[in-house]
Amino acid sequence: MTPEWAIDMTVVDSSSVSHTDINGDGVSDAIVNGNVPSSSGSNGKVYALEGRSGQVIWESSEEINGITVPLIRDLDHDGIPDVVFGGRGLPDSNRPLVALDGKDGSTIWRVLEQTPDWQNVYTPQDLGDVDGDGVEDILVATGGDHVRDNQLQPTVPGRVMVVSGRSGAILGQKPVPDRQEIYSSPVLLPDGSRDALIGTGGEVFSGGLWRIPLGSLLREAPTSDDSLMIRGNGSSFIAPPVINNDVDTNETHLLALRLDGRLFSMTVGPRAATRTNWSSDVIDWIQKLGYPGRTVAALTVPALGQFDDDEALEVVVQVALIAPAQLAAGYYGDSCNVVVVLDGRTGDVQWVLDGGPAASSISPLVLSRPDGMAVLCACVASRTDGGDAEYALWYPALDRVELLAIGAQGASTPSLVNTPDGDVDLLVAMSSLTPSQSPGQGRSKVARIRLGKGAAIWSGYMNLRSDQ
Ligand SMILES: [Ca+2]
Ligand SMILES: [Ca+2]
Ligand SMILES: [Ca+2]
Ligand SMILES: [Ca+2]
Repeated sequence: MTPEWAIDMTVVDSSSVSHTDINGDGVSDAIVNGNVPSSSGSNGKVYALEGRSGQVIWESSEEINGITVPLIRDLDHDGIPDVVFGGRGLPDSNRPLVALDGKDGSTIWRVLEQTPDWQNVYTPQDLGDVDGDGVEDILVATGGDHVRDNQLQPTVPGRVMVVSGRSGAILGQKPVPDRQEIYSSPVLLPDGSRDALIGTGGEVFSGGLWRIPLGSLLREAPTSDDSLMIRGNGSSFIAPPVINNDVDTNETHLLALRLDGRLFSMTVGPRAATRTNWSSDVIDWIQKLGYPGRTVAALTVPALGQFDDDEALEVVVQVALIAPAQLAAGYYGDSCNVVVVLDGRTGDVQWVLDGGPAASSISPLVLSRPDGMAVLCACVASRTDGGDAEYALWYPALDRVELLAIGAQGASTPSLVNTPDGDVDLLVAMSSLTPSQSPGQGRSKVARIRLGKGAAIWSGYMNLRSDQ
């Protein structure tokens, strides 16, 4: 496929592309983290790229090696969306959270050093204005240690922290109850309770999915205790959970994917009313595909979409099949890929795409097309580029796979953009998991590709739609 535009950029592979209309002309612009060839600096910068042309609108002076996607909010209330980006902790940075002015990329604030040090900071969340100064405040999770040997127990527990949206000052913080590491973005329950969900544990150490009332760390009225929603059972939660509000029943549904590939569907209410609907046997099913000696690593965020004729939304899960020793070492360049659609009502496996030897930690997305519902995934073994995964549109109900021929990619989740004329565009920030395809070897680019008629249903990492 011929892109509408493409620019050379070395992308920070732990960050994902997102979009918002930053210059107010009605067209969504790309927000990406990396370096253009002319850029100075050893870490990534943040770029706003003009939606029609890909031209640089601004480049941040701040450097950050971002993780996941930024929070996009108008912090200074000038009508222009601003960008709050979390990134790698030490050795990359001891101040890994910045707020950038959407007008020109200048710095609104950067967090101060902390004791113990900041660790990685994942997708920031809008917590509302908790200190009454008129600016939305921000929830982040920090955890995960790049310096420590993989096999050594974490010495600094992961923390949830509330940060002032006005100044970047810390308004409150607490360690996670199991004092484990964190590689997951926090998710807020949409019921106004200020209860946060956070996954703990990593590739080596077991954790759990926790529900943490934030009132206690903000010294508000007494709240209930932290509670363990799902046990790690030897595994952990790296992919953040997915929340789905049922508008008919006013119930909140939660889908949580454990690293070992088990998917849990829960209905979340006040604590006593929270119940598990089902948990899937996707692991058993995948093992039947016949990849001996490999274990499941579920790192990507599940996507939701309506793929059949019952009301429950189906769940799209993409997993890597990997040798246990490589999982323990955090090396994903040698994996095979499987995408599964599970029935939302029962958790039964409905459709499976076995992509073969294709390394990808890119979350699947969902879009509607004239022919039906499609999964967009980087999930199919490449015939020309060994290692990384080719992008495909998979129509599960039609048993059809269309390769997009835009190049293989291993990391950095893309973003789907609805255009005013009823098309859907794909923004990709090409990045690699495999050493032979490392950035700088000719495939490092950011591109906008027109997919044609359609609409984004699950549009990007955590379905954070920055243009809403
Ligand atoms: Ca624009
Ligand atoms: Ca602003
Ligand atoms: Ca505030
Ligand atoms: Ca359904």
